[in-house]
Amino acid sequence: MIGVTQPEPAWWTTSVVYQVYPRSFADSDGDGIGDLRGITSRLDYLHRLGIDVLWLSPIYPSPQDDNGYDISDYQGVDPLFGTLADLDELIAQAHARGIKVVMDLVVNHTSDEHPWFVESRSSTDNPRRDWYWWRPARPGTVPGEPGSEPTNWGSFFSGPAWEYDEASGEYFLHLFSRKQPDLNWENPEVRKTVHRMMRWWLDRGVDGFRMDVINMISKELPLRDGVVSPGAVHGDGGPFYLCGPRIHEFLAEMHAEVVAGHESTLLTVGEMPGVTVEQARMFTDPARHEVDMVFQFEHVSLDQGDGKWDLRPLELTALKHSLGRWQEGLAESGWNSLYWNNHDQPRAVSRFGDDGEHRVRSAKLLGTVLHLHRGTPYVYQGEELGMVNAPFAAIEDFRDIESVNHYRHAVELGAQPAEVLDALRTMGRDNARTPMQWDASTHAGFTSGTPWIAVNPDHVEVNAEAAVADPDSVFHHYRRLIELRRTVPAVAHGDFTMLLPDDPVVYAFTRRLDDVELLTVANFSGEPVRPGLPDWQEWLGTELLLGNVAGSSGPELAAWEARVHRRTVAR
Ligand code: TEU
Repeated sequence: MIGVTQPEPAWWTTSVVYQVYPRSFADSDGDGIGDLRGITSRLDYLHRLGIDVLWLSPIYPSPQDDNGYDISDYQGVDPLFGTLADLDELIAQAHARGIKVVMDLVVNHTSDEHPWFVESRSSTDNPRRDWYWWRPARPGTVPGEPGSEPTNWGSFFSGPAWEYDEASGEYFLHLFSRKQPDLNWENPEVRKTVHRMMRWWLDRGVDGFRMDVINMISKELPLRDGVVSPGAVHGDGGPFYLCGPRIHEFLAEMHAEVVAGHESTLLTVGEMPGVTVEQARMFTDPARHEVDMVFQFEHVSLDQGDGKWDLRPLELTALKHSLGRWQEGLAESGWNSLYWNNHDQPRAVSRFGDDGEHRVRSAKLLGTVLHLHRGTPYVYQGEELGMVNAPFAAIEDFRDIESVNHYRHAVELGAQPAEVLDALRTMGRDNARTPMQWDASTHAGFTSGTPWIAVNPDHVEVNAEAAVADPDSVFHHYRRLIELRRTVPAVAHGDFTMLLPDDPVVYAFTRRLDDVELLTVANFSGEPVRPGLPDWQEWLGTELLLGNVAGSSGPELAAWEARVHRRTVAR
């Protein structure tokens, strides 16, 4: 058995966070793009689901090159989404329902249209020049020609991570799109300005921050070439910018400048691609005052080989091994965030479940397994309906810069278009970004206009109106899971023990708090299975807290069946 119970658990240990991707949630004005008033109009739905925190993906002014993750003004609202007054109203209405609001904080980079970058690029001696990463061409090369980039790093969105600026003859760094130049966190003015902006939001009433790629803000100096793996075009800069040398210092400073004194009401969660368990334990150790929890990426990389488009079958044993290690690693200090889905990941049911015959049951199974782990669960819009990947037919159906760029680059390099499309359909981010399905009407009740990306045609069956009306829906299952976290202390605070780690289809674990023990057991397959738990017979006689197959209580688990049992044990 692993883990200890903390004496005074933080409020977010019993909370569930719901992520809204504003562009795709609810459109109030018919322009085909979701907006703040749309979200406000749906708060009662979220309240009914029972969530505690609403995380809003970026709503700030932005050229929308990466759907708002390219920000040109940190203290405003993009007219696409409404006004600051609309945001104040959303926050007030959420608070009135006991829902906290967490904002996306995207400060590894700005938009290239942010006034800071416009100034920075205006001349080599501009006072803001050093706010970004400017470097001359590689020595001995002709500036602007391929191969002259200061380092060989690739960007996440294909092509080199450096863009040549003809006017000044130098390059600037962009780990993401060329319209997302990286801020230079070595510069203390940059850090102070970000802290001030964060305090401004707290004063406005927001309850915390989800920090975009925050483990990329410290780069190892001097910037230098990464290893080029066989077949790759670019070098891997990751070792120099993932959890770089000053990352803990920067986050501790941010905490001291912004969060200190408000810990008991705020939530901070750092998105950290490539973070290890050991690093995460440091980031989330309460004694270090950095962040409350991190988003790690290990469990969403197990079905990928060399990069995200290199698809591999998922082994359940690998998934259990990974999530089990994270449970164990953060048991004594630190805290896990728990997620299957967000706006960057394909739909969980299509990825880890069965989006055909067993869609509803496997969606409930996935929710059950995730929410019974120790940590704070995140629900991504539509996950509570069991929404599935979209049937994208052609490259024209995709909107995401990552997918569109990857297609162009891969095909240019000789890949088969059909194969690239297959990978996009399976792993592409647009799967998460098709509009929220509210009802069976045209465009799923998302908009009265033309949606910016096609609505999944399955909305006639899969939609919130139908789910709320059906007591057996995925929605009501999620509602019960959320309620369980609040009413059964072992769900939030119990120790975690993984069982049957080598079983290829059964996911089983216990949670234990004082004299209460919970067993979660789930069949990740379309065939019935009898779990090989040594004390399975004894469990069969105990209280069934939650299940996804009505009336089932025998020794066999049906296809995609999940159960949660409770029993009292000697202390
Ligand atoms: O994503 C960071 C990230 O590393 C990936 O999850 C990313 O989505 C990409 O798919 C890598 O292949 C964050 C945001 O969540 C994402 O939406 C932004 O595009 C990105 O940062 C840049 O701000």
